[in-house]
Amino acid sequence: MTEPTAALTAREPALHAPLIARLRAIVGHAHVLTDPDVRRSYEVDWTGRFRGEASAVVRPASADEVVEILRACHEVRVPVVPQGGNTGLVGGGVPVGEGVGAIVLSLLRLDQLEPVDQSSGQVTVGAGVTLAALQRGVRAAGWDFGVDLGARDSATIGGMIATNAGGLRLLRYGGMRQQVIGVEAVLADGRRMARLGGLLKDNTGYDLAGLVTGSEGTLAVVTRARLRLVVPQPARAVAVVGLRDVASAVQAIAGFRAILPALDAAEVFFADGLRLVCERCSTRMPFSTDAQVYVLLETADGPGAPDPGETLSEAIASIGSSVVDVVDAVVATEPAARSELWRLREAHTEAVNALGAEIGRPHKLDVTLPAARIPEFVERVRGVVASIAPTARLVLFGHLADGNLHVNVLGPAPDDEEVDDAVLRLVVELDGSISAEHGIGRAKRRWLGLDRGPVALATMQAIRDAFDPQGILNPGVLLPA
Ligand code: 2HG
Ligand code: ZN
Repeated sequence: MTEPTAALTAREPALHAPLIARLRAIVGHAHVLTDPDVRRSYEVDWTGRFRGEASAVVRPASADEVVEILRACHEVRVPVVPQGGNTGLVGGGVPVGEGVGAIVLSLLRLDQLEPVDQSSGQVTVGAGVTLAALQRGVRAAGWDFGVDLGARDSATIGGMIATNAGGLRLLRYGGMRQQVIGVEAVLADGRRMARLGGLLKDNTGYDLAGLVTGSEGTLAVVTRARLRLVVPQPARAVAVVGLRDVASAVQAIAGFRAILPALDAAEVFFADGLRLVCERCSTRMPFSTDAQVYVLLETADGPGAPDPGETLSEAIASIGSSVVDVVDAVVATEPAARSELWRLREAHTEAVNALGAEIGRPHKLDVTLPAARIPEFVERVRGVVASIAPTARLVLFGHLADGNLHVNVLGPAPDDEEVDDAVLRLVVELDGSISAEHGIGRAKRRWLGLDRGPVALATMQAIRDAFDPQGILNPGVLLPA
């Protein structure tokens, strides 16, 4: 990366004064936050593991203001850390490391949700619209959005595009890259590019929206996006199925996919994680027996479909008689009962954070493995963590149908990366990916080369340099030093 040669730092406040004055003129005094107490929540990530210091937090209300802000920062080479709902888990949206002293560019005020375009089934939204607000808006208009995730109330569409978020329904609809039809984005020097016309077929050169998606704020700042919507599937059923081991879970998922075309989610968690959730999040254990592994399934069908609860129960019985031993199963169709089952899975993140506040902030290693290697990975990762950090707690859960496991390690100090290194090396050895859906951020950039190899890495660096030659956008994120 081209290092910002004359980047200002937090320790040079006098040099910042003219820039701060200019930013105040752009967005108004109230939207340039310099008071350390007011800045604090923008300077630490959701897990508490990544904590830094910004020169100021700037909160524009329009793309025009983003253009002006970037122009101003670019002229004096001050780094900019774009931030949405600050729900990221890899330190990619907070001013840490090379980001210390940066301007945090909070995009939360770009929260305009335009009316749904009924003829195309698409919508244009501001980067600061939360996923929950998008879901409410499009559902009221008779549509749904293909990506869903636990942090829906705070996560913003801009942040989800920047990280190419995957979530709970990737199995059916794909991740963010598959929903983004076009973006409006501002380059590091303040130039803007936009393609929001909603053309589904558009082979006019490089897919710049696709490139910006997943670029973690290092190529451009997304200010608006044109999104594909999906037809709602209101006939839903959720099951949690207890199984003996991970190999059975992987086999069961393959079986369910073959017989349940309406399968929308297939998640996994383990007995120790479930116990932690029940202790920390006042949820109750849904089973009398103790299985080792739990698979959560959701089916979603159109209004005229046969009874979804019965269809799902029959599928579980069929897999139980022909593929694997089912230890226990519970099926729900009523919304409250479905949410209660989902809570067992979704509350893992919250439960891990609560424990982390006591025994050490979690190291979050969100990885993907080929389906066939998952049982071996689960067995070996427990050994790897235990051999390096015998007192650490390991909590595993994830999106099994996507091969995506969330490896949470609690205990090692925030900057002790020995366990991270061993786990990520194991992932690469088993032909997996070191980041499934959270991105690389600051947490994993050291290992990007190990995963992608030198040619891909050099190509990424060249792309980065083409978009942002001075390297002011999110320095220290994604690409290794
Ligand atoms: C989830 O799937 C999120 O719940 C968070 O991706 C994962 O907390 C985590 O490790
Ligand atoms: Zn996840």
